[in-house]
Amino acid sequence: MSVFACGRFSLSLERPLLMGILNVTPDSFSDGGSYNRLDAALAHAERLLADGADILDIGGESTRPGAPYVSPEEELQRVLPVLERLAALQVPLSLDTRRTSVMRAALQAGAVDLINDVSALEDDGALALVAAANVAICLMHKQGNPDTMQQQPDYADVVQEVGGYLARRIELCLAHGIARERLLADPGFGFGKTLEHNLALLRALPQLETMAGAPLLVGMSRKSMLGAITGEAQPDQRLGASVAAALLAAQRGARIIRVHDVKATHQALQVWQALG
Ligand code: 9MG
Repeated sequence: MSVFACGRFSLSLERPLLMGILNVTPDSFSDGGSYNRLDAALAHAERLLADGADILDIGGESTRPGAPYVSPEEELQRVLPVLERLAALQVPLSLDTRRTSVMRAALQAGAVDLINDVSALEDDGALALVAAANVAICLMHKQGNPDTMQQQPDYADVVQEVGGYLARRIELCLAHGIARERLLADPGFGFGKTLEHNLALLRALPQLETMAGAPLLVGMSRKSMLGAITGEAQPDQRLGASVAAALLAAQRGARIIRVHDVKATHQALQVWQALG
């Protein structure tokens, strides 16, 4: 049985876990000032947990193409109060950030179990910082930067390139003394990938886990790849597609699935698991 050392928690990966997305950006909780925003974020966190989330992923910077720039100070101001208030809940808390300074401040506050980094610890000092802390790390692949990554994604062999990159980042973490039990790998659906690239990666999840040498976390919830398949332009109208994608990923061995719609995804996984 595979065990994941997630900061204060030791989690079994025998069944897929759900990571509930808690975006603390102005467009997520837009009603009024920062007190209301904090309250709304906490209420949403409680909803995600009641719906079946195993981990909460808190992020203050959107990485979707075209998202406005957010300074590291602003990003920290958004996430830190939420992390501090949630720390009392005894639930694994993930911090979605690619910035060393944000990681450092949140780690100092002692309110983080997992760093979810779409840049796979490539920011200066991030690797050493995480190695010295008692936290887990999710290393994600992306091609290019969020602003431009969807303009012309290009791979000779997307599975080999993504798997090879993840394997190298995992090896680097191990060489820096991060125990394998603390590591997750993520192919980065939609981060510098066409629909065909994303589908090839979804088909190849079992192979990618073997190549990376770490359990896989995946996120396809509401993404434009699902819009391309269904023709549905509005992300929040992609529930059926998101649940289907999560289920297919679970069937292909994904250990942690990052989703907005926890309740519906949880129910779908329950039906699948009932089959034994
Ligand atoms: C922050 N974020 C947005 N999409 C993501 C994905 O697919 N994986 C991970 N780990 N983080 C993501």
